[in-house]
Amino acid sequence: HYSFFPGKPSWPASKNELTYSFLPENQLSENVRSLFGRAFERWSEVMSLTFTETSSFGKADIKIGFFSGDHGDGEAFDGVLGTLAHAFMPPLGLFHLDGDENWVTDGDFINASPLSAVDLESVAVHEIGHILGLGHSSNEEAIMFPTISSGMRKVELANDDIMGIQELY
Ligand code: TQI
Ligand code: ZN
Ligand code: ZN
Repeated sequence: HYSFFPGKPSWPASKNELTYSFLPENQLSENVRSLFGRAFERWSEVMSLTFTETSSFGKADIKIGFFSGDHGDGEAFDGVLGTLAHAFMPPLGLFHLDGDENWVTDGDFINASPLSAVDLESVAVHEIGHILGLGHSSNEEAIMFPTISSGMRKVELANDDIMGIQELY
């Protein structure tokens, strides 16, 4: 079953569009940017909020960046595996990913060690759930279930995720 953060924080009902932006220093490929776009779409399909990329990082509601180790928010990353990413609950909108992971895209595990490969889209869909205000789910099928096996891909929202987000928005 889905859960929320204490106090059930969410983005204000007055907002029907959230903007997101990528840390310019990361210089992400078009491939990776569209992967995040698809991850946002999976949520917008089942709720009334829409997500739009903006080039002005400072003004974006959701700020996405890859960082290694200590990056100034008191939640240092830890190298390969362990913590993969973290997101801060609404209305903070910070979405940080561990730059030291062996991120794979489009299920392409060929060039990564199968023991440490992490599917970027799976983690993106999960973290966007946190950004929107969902906590973890006890339902194994759910995107918000708190574990994923290395090398596994899980990008489809389960009914449990959809019921959770529809209760919040
Ligand atoms: N990062 C944790 C997560 O996003 C951070 C975290 C720990 C957390 N406890 C929390 C966030 C309680 C909100 C509430 O869950 S992680 C997975 C999964 C992580 C883990 O790096 O461990 C995914 C990030 F579910 F696969 F285990 C993304 Cl998909
Ligand atoms: Zn961080
Ligand atoms: Zn989580």
